[in-house]
Amino acid sequence: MPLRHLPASATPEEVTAILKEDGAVIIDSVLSRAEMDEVAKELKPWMDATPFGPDAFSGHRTKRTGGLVARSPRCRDLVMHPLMLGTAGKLLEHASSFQLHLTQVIAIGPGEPMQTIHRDQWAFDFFSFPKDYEVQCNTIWAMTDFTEENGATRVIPGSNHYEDKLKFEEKDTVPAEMTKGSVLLYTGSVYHGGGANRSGTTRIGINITYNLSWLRQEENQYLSVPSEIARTLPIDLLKLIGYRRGAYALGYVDDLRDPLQVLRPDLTQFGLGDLTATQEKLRSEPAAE
Ligand SMILES: O=C(O)CCC(=O)C(=O)O
Ligand SMILES: [Fe+2]
Repeated sequence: MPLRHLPASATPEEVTAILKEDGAVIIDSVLSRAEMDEVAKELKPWMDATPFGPDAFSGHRTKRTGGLVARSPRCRDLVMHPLMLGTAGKLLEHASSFQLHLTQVIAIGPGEPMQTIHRDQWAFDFFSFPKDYEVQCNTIWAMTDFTEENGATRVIPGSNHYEDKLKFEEKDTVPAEMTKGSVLLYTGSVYHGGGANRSGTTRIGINITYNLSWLRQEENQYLSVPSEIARTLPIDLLKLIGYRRGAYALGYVDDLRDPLQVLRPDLTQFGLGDLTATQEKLRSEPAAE
């Protein structure tokens, strides 16, 4: 069964409906090629400075560049893209909130073999979550075209409903072929892996994932985004990267302080009695530059 595609005008409800059935879906041309080239230009110096992976799962011919919220203003817009946030909110609506899980450019170089087929939620110490209890919503933005030859992500559509801890081969999977600027969305429960790159050029995707706020984040945002930079970011983005409480009390600071209050003490001018209302008030106002 091939992966289904939706246009960029799709709603979070339409995207979520397919994610629940197939575990993955491609949204075509969310960015134009030219817009994606601008993102690539911003990321290039960081990618050039990144070493190849230290092990077979990371990929000895693959470079993984993270810290994108700190390093790339254009990636902040991808992280905050309304269709991705809307879909994550819908897919993960059984929990009180979700957060940014990781940001990572994945550049699979020529000669890299296929990555082991896996579920991303195995990151949580291989805990077997109840079936249909999704803990992540994942995106891969195509920074180059994704083709079968150059290592398009391999996916097993519908495998989100399978048993846990299964093993698969390439023949069980289909390639997530898509054009530059398109986005593959997939659940933490769907079996997938990076494709073998049998071409002469590097396949590049930007992996941006979201998870439930009661789980640990894969990329530590508090250390990946230096506080001097964090202080300049919009309130909505700060909340998403973790400067808020998850559920009722997770992540508070010392005397039940909200983490946002610690990072931005200047916000006290709005009165801290009801910080949530304060945050709503500031929702669309960018923080001080
Ligand atoms: O780069 C890809 O196509 C997918 C990589 C992946 O699934 C992972 O590293 O967990
Ligand atoms: Fe993965």
